[in-house]
Amino acid sequence: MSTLKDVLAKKIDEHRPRTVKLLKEHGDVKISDVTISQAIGGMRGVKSLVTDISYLDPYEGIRFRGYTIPEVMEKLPKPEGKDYPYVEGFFYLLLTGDIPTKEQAEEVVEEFRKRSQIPQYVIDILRTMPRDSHPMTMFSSAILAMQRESVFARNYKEGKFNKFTCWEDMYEDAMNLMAKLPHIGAYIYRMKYKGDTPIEPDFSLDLGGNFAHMMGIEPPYDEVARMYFILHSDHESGNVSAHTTHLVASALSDAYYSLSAGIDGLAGPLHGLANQEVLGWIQNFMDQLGGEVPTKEQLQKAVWDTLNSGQVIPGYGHAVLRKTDPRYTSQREYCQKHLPDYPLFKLVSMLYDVVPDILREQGKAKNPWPNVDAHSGVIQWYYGLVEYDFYTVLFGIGRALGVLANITWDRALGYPIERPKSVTTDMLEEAAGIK
Ligand code: HAX
Repeated sequence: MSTLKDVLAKKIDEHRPRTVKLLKEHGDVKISDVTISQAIGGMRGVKSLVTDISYLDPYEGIRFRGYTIPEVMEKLPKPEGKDYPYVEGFFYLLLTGDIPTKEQAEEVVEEFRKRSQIPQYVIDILRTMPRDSHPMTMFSSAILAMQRESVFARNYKEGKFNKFTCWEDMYEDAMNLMAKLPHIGAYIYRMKYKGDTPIEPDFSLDLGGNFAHMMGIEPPYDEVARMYFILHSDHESGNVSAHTTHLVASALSDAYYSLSAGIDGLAGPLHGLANQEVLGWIQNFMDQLGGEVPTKEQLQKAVWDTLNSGQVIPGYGHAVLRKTDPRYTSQREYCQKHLPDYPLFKLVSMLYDVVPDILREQGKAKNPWPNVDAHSGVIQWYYGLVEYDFYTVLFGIGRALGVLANITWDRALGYPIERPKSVTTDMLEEAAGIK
């Protein structure tokens, strides 16, 4: 057993009595009431999910296992000479709540190396797909195709399901998936956009370094990969990709079914796809200006034109956050250090000056501030990753860290199948006293 699995097993044993006690002795305590607008309006603010892996405060932003983004970046062990931590060590933190030592992080690097081989049939499936398929369709299909590898599904079929130990099968599936996803992503990229020239992995490198290598992008893109995967990993449980993964897993579907479904949710333009939408939107009005960097007035007009045509401003607003997303700030700090004079960075900064005031004036969006997706494309573009419909795959590799850690704990704590109750419109009208 690896240190990670050992530590996780201990944490699970320690945690289980807390859940059991809450259910047995305090199950009737109310934590939330539901209003009509919450029932119709996408369950905003309804407290009905439990996770200890991350928590999103509307004003402070995300904490991973209690640590802010700057704390995570500072405290986790880093590869020699690098500024950003091992993604593998971050996965250790998400799973266990402990900051790993460098040796423990490197143990996960080695675990992933052993589990990283993509089955040939997955490559074959990817190669049969039309090259103009969206990369998220390819990514999700590859994950789903690998379902036959599931340790959980195999043991379940063989009658070996045990509610106390089944988390171990989920853990195996999560580790196997996490080890392969960067390889699958890079394969899709090189096949679809780079003349079908996949690059063999270099196993002397950590996940971030190896991903940059397989993408064919020089350092410091390895640092970008580490930062990007960590920033996009988890945003508590209610967002579409996390909730979908949890929901599907609650039916005892394995990690492959669950993650593939979560990735499909991430592919929506109101969720993860917003990062590609931002770049498309910026380019569109730069094209209209003949490639010129717009003035503040031109930018204000473009924002109003978008709103008046009934569209949203991609990269702005959030269902929970009520301030600038610290994931945006983290990427902005990277740009200030590494590419302060890059025109696209300047343009995104100009948008930061212009959009919040306009959204406030329009008076609809509850949060006029930028979210993570407003900044993601700039850094990618700078390092030559200009194929912006690939950006959500990068998000998906990162998001897998969070949702796979979550469904491993879901199994460990025996969370039941999810099944909220519906009501009819008649019932709502009756409750409102208008019938
Ligand atoms: N531009 C224009 N209008 C916006 C807006 C924006 N960026 N954000 C919200 N609004 C509008 C909503 O469309 C809604 O209008 P209607 O009443 O006409 O339906 C109104 O303001 C109230 O919405 P809200 O309560 O503030 O926001 P929601 O919780 O309903 O939605 C969204 C949150 C993120 C989906 C929303 O802000 C949005 O569409 N943003 C643009 C897309 C985007 O950036 N998505 C990525 C979010 C981060 C993420 O999940 N990344 O993966």
